[in-house]
Amino acid sequence: MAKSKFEYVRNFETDDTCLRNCYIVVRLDGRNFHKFAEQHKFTKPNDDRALGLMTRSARSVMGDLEDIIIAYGQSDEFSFVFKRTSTLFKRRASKLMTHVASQFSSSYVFYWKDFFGEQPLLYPPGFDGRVVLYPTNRNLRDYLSWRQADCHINNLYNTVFWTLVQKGGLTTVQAEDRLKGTLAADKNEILFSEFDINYNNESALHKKGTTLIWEKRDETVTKRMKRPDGEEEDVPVTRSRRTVQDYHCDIIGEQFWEEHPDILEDGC
Ligand code: DGT
Ligand code: MG
Ligand code: MG
Ligand code: MG
Ligand code: MG
Repeated sequence: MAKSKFEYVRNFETDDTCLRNCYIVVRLDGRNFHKFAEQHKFTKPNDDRALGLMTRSARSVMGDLEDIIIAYGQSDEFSFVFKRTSTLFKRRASKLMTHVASQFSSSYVFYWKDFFGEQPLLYPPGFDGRVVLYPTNRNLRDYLSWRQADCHINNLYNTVFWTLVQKGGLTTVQAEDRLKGTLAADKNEILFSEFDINYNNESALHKKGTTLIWEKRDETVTKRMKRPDGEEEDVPVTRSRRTVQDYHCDIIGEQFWEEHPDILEDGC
């Protein structure tokens, strides 16, 4: 094909190929969700409809972009980890990030009704995205631990804060004052001694966030088959299917990784 004299502008594109051998993490975060949550009357501190919709959208991303080995989400954010050896979109950071962000955003709108029913979506939500590369399994696990620790810290704070307001009758300013300088143990103690709430018994979804991984599941279906004698019969056929499974467990310790040794590649 003949080249036009305009072709040269292509050379202005910069190379953003992700370094080889690294896990590629794309993290999305809802834009101004403080306001979005208020306007859509999200329950405080956690809205299970909103969390369910985030997870549904993340499943859509995992199903659409191969090579995502694990995703972790909490609050208005979700992180997607591409395998180290992925060559998807030639490892171009902008392509990977924008595909994740747009698939996620359109899914969030597409599946809104499944979680919020007749409550209308008042305006189009947006998500920012960033790409971070992690060269070792340790670095990647520390990244995911960081996000889960963040979930824990925020959820403990928000749980006590809103309990003080909703059950303790404090104003938001008073609750904030009350919690200034408190440590985790103090917050647990307030919940336990003043409100008879044992934080350990709170929902795992809220304390641990959501981890999505691929798992093989045996699926048995009955198929109508023709026998050699020409008669037909129903035969059970079992095949192994990859499906996305969700967990609300600790991913900081060893157990989760020992139970799912296929997520991370061998080596450091
Ligand atoms: P950004 O990310 O800089 O554009 O600003 P925001 O407002 O999205 O801030 P961010 O991402 O640091 O914090 C997430 C906000 O979303 C936070 O204000 C609380 C809100 N949010 C997330 N999940 C829930 C929920 O389940 N219930 C309620 N009530 N609010 C939530
Ligand atoms: Mg932010
Ligand atoms: Mg946000
Ligand atoms: Mg956030
Ligand atoms: Mg095109």
